[in-house]
Amino acid sequence: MENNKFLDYVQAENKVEPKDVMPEDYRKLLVRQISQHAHSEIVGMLPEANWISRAPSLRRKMALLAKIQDEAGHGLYLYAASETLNNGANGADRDSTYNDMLSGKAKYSSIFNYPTLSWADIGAIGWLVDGAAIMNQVMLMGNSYGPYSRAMVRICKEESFHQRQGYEILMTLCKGTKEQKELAQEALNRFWWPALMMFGPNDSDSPNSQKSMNYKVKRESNDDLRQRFIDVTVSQADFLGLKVPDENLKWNEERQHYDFGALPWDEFMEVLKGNGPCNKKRLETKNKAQRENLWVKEAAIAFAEKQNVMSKIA
Ligand code: FAQ
Repeated sequence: MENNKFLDYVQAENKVEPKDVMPEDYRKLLVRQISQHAHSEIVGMLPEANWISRAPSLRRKMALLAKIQDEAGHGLYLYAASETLNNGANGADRDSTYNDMLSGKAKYSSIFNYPTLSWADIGAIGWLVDGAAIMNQVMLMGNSYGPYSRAMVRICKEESFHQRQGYEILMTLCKGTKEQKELAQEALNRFWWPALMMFGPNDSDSPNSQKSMNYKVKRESNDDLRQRFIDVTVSQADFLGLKVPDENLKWNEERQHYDFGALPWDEFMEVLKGNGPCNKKRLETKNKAQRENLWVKEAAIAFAEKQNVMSKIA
């Protein structure tokens, strides 16, 4: 299909399916974004896993375990969606994409390079990180690539549970002792700016946005989504009795939006370069798991091959 015809097709809200003819730059853009998204889900399990053994009650432990397991499921749907774009020559098969994450070549969301220092951080991740993820992913449910958009529908449902789980942790802490409320405030202070940067650079500095919007992969801009997230989250912080750590945050009557302070983009760039607080640790952990659990994969493949041979003999 010619590029212009393809553009007309997606702009008329038609879905593209795996075996359809598609421009190479569309395929490439999707493999990049979907695989980065999959890596984020998988690496994103680590900051929370840090608190499984220290969750304050059995109920909290069960909810946290279920949430982390959901993230693994999201990773699987997304790796599967990315794999449908493999054309044999573009390195979009499962092993290549996964190895790109393990080697540090591929990106995953910057937010997961921050540590979880207290139990309140688990609340802040659910509330802010899953909250930001939902804001972005609701928009992605309408993206033009069928397998990605369908994966997003289920992921968004599960993310809503995650967001509430996190907010409830913070509500409990905020109704608790002075020390518990302080922990909640410190968690908000730590996660506020990194959560805002999850939406990516400002529109004027976003090299992929224009193409992505034309192809209806992204349907709203990084800045618009970030603004919407701030607008809904400030009143949630007020309800908790917490203060958003931004002296410039102010409701703008004319714009009908909050104005907010400058984001720490230098920090964002450092995290993207691999110099965030936990980048090295995250990759070490994933590589160690890959090495130590390789036998499980090998055993499963050997079993499947044996079954295959047996079914041919029978
Ligand atoms: N971190 O031109 P743009 C979750 C990169 S899932 C790292 O604006 P684009 C669930 C970007 O890749 C969270 N890198 O790029 C959960 C590009 O680099 P490249 C993940 C970032 O793609 C919760 C460059 O900067 N969600 O949290 C980031 O048009 C709790 C220029 O940027 C998704 O992945 C960043 N924050 O827009 C799990 C959603 N931002 O590739 C566990 C899908 C930008 O050219 C616990 N992705 N970069 O070398 C998207 O919607 C888009 O990819 C954006 C970036 C909006 C993230």
